Amino acid sequence: MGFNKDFLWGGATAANQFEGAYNEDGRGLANVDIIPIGELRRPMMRGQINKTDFIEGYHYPAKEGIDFYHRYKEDIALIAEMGFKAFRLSIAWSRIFPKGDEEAPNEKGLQFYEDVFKECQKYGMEPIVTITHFDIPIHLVEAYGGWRNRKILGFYENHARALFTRYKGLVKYWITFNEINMLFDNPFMSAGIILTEEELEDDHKRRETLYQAAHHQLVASAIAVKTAREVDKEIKVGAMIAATTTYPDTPNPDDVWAAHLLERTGFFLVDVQVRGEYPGYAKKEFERNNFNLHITEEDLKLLKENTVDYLSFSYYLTLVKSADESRTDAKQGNVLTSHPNKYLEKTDWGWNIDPKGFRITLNRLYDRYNIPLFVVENGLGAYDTLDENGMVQDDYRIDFLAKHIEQMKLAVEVDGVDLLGYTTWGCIDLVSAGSGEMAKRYGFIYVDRDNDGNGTLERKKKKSFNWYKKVIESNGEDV
Ligand code: BGP
Repeated sequence: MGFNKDFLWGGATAANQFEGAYNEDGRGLANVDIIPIGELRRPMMRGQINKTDFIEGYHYPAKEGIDFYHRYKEDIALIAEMGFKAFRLSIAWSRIFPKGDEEAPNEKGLQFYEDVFKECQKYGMEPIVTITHFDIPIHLVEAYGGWRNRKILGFYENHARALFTRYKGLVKYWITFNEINMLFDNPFMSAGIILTEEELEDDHKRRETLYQAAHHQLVASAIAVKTAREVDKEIKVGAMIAATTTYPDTPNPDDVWAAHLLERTGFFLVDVQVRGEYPGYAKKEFERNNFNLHITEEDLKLLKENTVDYLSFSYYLTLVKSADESRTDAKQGNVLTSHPNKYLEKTDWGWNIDPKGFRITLNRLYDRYNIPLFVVENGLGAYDTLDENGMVQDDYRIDFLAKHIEQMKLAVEVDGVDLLGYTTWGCIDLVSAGSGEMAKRYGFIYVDRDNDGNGTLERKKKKSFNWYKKVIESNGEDV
């Protein structure tokens, strides 16, 4: 009973949020490097600012991250001490192909990740590797327009092939795109797209561009699956979404339908990655809107023949939707909106806390797709302070995670959901994707760094460190 003995307990990170060393060893500049902290952040994530360089007077936290690039041995030793079976991280595309369109990869970039993966291997830790976690070389943005351009498919294919080949035997689990469904909300961050004047003014035009970019990512994902199978039969390639479970505001069927429609927009891309074809509702949407999309027969064949092996997802919160358009939604999460849910408490950042929603989400995803699932992000972003002994007493984090793990256990034990593993987000404090802040912390390990980039970068174990160690040791029995 309980979790399988091979259950992959661990933690998750992303290159641009923790590596730093943004211009070392030949690494090229990437879209995420130039998104500052402050009022320009959101418009830039959305592709509303036509700027592809650093702007004076702003702080760019991703440039330094938490310096994992130089401290990876210390960090991996710390997470190994917690007993991690898995460590999720991403490859910075511009370390491997600094401009993106070169023919040959950058050896120093390849070597860095090889060293990291070997370090993981030393501790018997499985790396779970995201090929693109909100990043694209800036040259591909400037010269090609990011994922709006079909040529990116070939560059992504070269990149994926270089990775699968070099890390054969070192990495088994790959993820093609982080939170692929976020592309519609954050086109610059997710796809390197800067919106044109016309796209900013004309919603139809903007949606057409984003559907085309999404199609390119879907085909790229299928090509990655195909390439992986050619290189190494042992590799498992997964899709990844931000789960957006949505409750109706009332049992009124109009609200139920509104909630269904909203939730479905979150599933749309993964429907293609898992089932191998565009769902009926998407085809109808394209037809109805007369979108001029370039989708070839060859593309459809690739999608059909190269579906993913597993579905990974992030779970932070749930949403509420009403059919009454006159009621305005409040912000929920980084880019989502929701009606209030009076039954739920909120985090310091106003995100709904919903452990039971986690069980519901695991069930909905498994019912819909019937392939193994992998929770690759879940956690509490909170303000942590050091006490007089220099410790972080993060009982609130322990409480949050314990309640979620209990629900996850029910989903596995009682509901029969096939779950590969669970990696908590930001297992070591890192830069927030949404706000760019360091003050929003998720980790079991505290990092001495503030929003302005001050601090010694010293690592300290929080109270939750030993707690999570115990959870892993007992395979989820002792929470
Ligand atoms: C997800 C991203 C992560 C991560 C997380 C938490 O959307 O995949 O990169 O950052 O959200 O969000 P935030 O950092 O804004 O709290």
